[in-house]
Amino acid sequence: MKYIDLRSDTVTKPSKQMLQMILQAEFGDDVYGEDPTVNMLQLKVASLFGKDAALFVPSGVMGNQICIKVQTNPGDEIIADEDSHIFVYENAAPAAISGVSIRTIHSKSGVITAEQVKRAIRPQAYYLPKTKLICIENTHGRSGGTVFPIEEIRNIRQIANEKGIRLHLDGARIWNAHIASGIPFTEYGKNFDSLSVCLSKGLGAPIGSLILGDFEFIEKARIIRKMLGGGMRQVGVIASAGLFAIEHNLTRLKEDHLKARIFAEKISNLKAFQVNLYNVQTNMVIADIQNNMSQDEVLNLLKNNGILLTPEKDRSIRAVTHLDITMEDIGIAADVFNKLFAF
Ligand code: TLP
Repeated sequence: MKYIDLRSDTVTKPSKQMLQMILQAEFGDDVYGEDPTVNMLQLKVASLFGKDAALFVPSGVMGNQICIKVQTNPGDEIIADEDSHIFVYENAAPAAISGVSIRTIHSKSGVITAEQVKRAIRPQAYYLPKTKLICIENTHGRSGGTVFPIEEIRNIRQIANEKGIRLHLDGARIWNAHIASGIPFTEYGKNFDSLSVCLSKGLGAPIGSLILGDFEFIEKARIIRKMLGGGMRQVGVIASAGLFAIEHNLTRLKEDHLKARIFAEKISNLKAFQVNLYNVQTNMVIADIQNNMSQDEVLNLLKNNGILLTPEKDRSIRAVTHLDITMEDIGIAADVFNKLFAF
């Protein structure tokens, strides 16, 4: 069966044109810093965000974890929202890799406020952990791809400055946030000490993320990347796909956002689900199950009818639009929902 795969924007496959770009790229050994394609990608993304430097890493998780390790010491504490990818989906890596605890904050649609952050910062005492890093996620996955307001980022930046604490952005989908809000990438670059951005989500590259920061940060990050086994050799093979993705697949994200909105509106009248349309700001739709079916029952029923979604928190399911989903697919998927859940 051919599925309409709405599980994630990570499922996209490289296009023919992207593969052509890979064939034309030049390669070298990146552990020696000699891969010209990787160097080009790192320079391009660093300058896009107005940061000193960037480092190519295999995945978003590795990007986040390197950023945490560079900016903390064992026994420190970091702040993140309780629904963040860093806290929920990264196997407690901050504890395992960096020896830090996470002080979680309850967020509304992924937005932690400067006031909450201020309260979560530990006072100085020899018996308390030191708060070293604040993490923000934009767009916010578990809230359905919501955009973190730039004003609140600036407020949190100010608190971080006052307290001498560093600020990290999990910007796996910062591309979507930029397209939806019009906020320039440099504005994000300016407000964060470290950023992790993914090429393998909406941009449609098969693999790869970059971390960004000042020269000193990136030099330390390179050491941790090697320690974790993330030093790769002729990795221009995948960096070239990343260059292609930024050049060709960035502005088209607005189509994914439109598809998500249309899908959300089409299923929002069904009694079986509740969809918070306000949270449909980018390429995700979260639907809370309102009937007596379990998440698995709903997902299996959809699967048996050719539609793939993922479970989300509590009793909800998630659909993500991406470049391998056409407007026609959206229509079909919505029809399947209407057929199966029209009661
Ligand atoms: N998110 C995946 C799943 O892990 C949930 C998805 O399908 O959305 N930060 C954020 C905000 C992410 O959403 C993800 C992946 C990552 C980091 C990790 O990226 P990868 O998978 O490249 O390690």
